[in-house]
Amino acid sequence: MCTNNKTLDNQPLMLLKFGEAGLNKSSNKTQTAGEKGQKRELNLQANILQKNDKTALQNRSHFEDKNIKALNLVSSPGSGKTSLLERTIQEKGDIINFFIVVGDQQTIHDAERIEKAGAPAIQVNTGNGCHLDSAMVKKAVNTLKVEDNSVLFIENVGNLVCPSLFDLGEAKRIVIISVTEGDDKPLKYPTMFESSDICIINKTDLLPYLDFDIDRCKDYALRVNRKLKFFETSVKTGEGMNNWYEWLENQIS
Ligand SMILES: Nc1nc2c(ncn2[C@@H]2O[C@H](COP(=O)(O)OP(=O)(O)O)[C@@H](O)[C@H]2O)c(=O)[nH]1
Ligand SMILES: [Mg+2]
Repeated sequence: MCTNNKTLDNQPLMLLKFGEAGLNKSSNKTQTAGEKGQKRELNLQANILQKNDKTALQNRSHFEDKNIKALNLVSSPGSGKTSLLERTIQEKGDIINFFIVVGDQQTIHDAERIEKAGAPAIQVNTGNGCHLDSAMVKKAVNTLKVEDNSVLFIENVGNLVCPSLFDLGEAKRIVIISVTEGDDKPLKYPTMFESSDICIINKTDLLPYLDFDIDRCKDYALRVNRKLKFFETSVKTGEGMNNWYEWLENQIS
């Protein structure tokens, strides 16, 4: 087990930028109108996914060779991904060597928060892209110089749709849902829950103020994925975090 004793102070924060936010890059949309165009669009999507899967396989094999446990965190914006990482790094950073790739359309806010918590981080700005892809992760991992025998968290762009389609080469996919989002999200966004291994239900400290039904949420999630394993957490109070840490430590032992 490694100790995370890097000095992060005074190091420039790493940022990779892809795409341009706010620019409509699909200017050839008029060309693809009509049946022919739609077919071309579908073929293009299939090609993009195939290309992504190929690089994801390379990532996965690299991670396995180097004993890097890659965990892909997916959720809607604001469910608590960065907060979970901050607390996990603060409480487990002395026994686990963490590296973090953070995806967002804009800003370096999350990478700054992560570095402050004590782990090396690289921000990937996707511009108008709504998800990370495997090539972005490959580049980010090389730039960040992720070490062997470590845990690599990939905080995906906040979105319950697109990130579900893109394999990044992760060992496990973790979907976070917070109790403020409503307990029906697993039925509304089934692909995300179907493609995940772990479901964290966060912000349980707010349950007394909401009519979020945890059992109903789990039931809906299990309808789309019988194998899902659940954690109930309040990153704010620390409730339920020990079960999460136990699982995390088991991943690397
Ligand atoms: N009450 C409460 N708020 C939380 C909890 N976890 C995160 N938050 C808050 O939710 C907001 C969004 O959190 P953040 O980690 O930035 O979400 P992200 O967009 O998924 O990375 C912030 O204001 C956090 O302080 C929690 O367990 N309970
Ligand atoms: Mg975040």
